[in-house]
Amino acid sequence: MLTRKPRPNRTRRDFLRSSFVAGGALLVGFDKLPTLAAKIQARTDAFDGGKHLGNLDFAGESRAPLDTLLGSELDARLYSDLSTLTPEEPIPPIERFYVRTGASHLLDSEKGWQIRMGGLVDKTVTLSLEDLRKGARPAGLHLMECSGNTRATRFGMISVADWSGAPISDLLELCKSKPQATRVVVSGFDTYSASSATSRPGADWVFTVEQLKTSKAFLVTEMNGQPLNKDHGAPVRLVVPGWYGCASIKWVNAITLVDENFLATSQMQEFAARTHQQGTPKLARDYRPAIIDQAAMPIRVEKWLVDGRIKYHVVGILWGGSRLVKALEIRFNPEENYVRVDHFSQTENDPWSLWSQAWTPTTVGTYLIRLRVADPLVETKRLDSGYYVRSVEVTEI
Ligand SMILES: Nc1nc2c(c(=O)[nH]1)N[C@H]1C(S)=C(S)[C@@H](COP(=O)(O)O)O[C@H]1N2
Ligand SMILES: [Mo]
Repeated sequence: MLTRKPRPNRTRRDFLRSSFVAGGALLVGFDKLPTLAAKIQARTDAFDGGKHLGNLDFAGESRAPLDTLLGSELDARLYSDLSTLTPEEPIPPIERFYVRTGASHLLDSEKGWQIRMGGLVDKTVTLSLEDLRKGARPAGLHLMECSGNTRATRFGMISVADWSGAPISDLLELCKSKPQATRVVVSGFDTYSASSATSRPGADWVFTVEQLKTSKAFLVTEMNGQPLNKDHGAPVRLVVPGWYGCASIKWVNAITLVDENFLATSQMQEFAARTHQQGTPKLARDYRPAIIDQAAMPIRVEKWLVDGRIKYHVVGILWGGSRLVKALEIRFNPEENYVRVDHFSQTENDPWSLWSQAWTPTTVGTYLIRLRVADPLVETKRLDSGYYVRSVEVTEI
């Protein structure tokens, strides 16, 4: 069994304080978080003076506990409780960042970890953690979402952290690659003591050199100003901003330059459907980038008593995509029309934006809350398929 020391929940204020105390090295968090909080305002005045009676449960979702590490190795999961996000505390502490696959019991990260850079190169280079640290710099706030983030995982496989790391494009320049080396395989340690019922071992993803550059992918040295922990990929992991988590390889030990004919890895095949590929292509080059399209969902439905009347306040997040969304629309029932979300403004696609909407249902019953982006230029394939619909039971109006 993996043992985890219980750590106290850190509030944003604690985080700011400790960043401050630790001095210059951690100041990313300090200057980023307040601006983010200011940007993602999601309040509505309609509830001023009212009493918050509690939140409705989302119906038809798994009952798995949230913010708790379940299982170990390939079957380890931690589903993050998103319902507690507020404009003041928009970033969960590391303890609550989702986990998909825990560190292997066979992982030995104590002695000098190395990353072999080889393949179609003139000279193989071996990187140490020290080399990485030298190239590390603040990378900012980035969201990660598992492509298998579903109702069964209570949509809790999505989180945000403030990262530091070395851009992988810089590292690639250390080895002279051959002209035909257009793609890069990033591989992680993926041998486990136990076999899994649901996941296949093997963690390698193939990118084009260009994709790693434009996404600003980096090898992580720190998460929220702290050393990366084992379950999140220590001693070193990749983060590919804007891509599904399956491409963000943990326990990275090899970077290999390959050509256009390289085969898709078992990890790419395992996640083909979840990253919206057409079938399961054999060649890596036939995969579309595993980017997260624009998406949105409710994270809590608050029940209020205002001036003697029951009112609801729906709070949600919007994430993914690469264009700013001007208008977000919400529908509470398939029979109703979409209406424009009142409290919403997006200034960045990554990490996420909070939105909120006052809601006064006219009858009791089951509601299916669904979001839509009213902009034909914004790709919303997954959102439009009904993937992020969440349901609540209203028993009092
Ligand atoms: N080596 C390795 N890296 C991996 C995985 C894995 O199973 N093995 N899982 C991937 C998947 S599916 C996701 S969603 C992210 C999860 O990262 P996290 O557990 O730090 O949230 O790691 C990715 N990196
Ligand atoms: Mo994932």
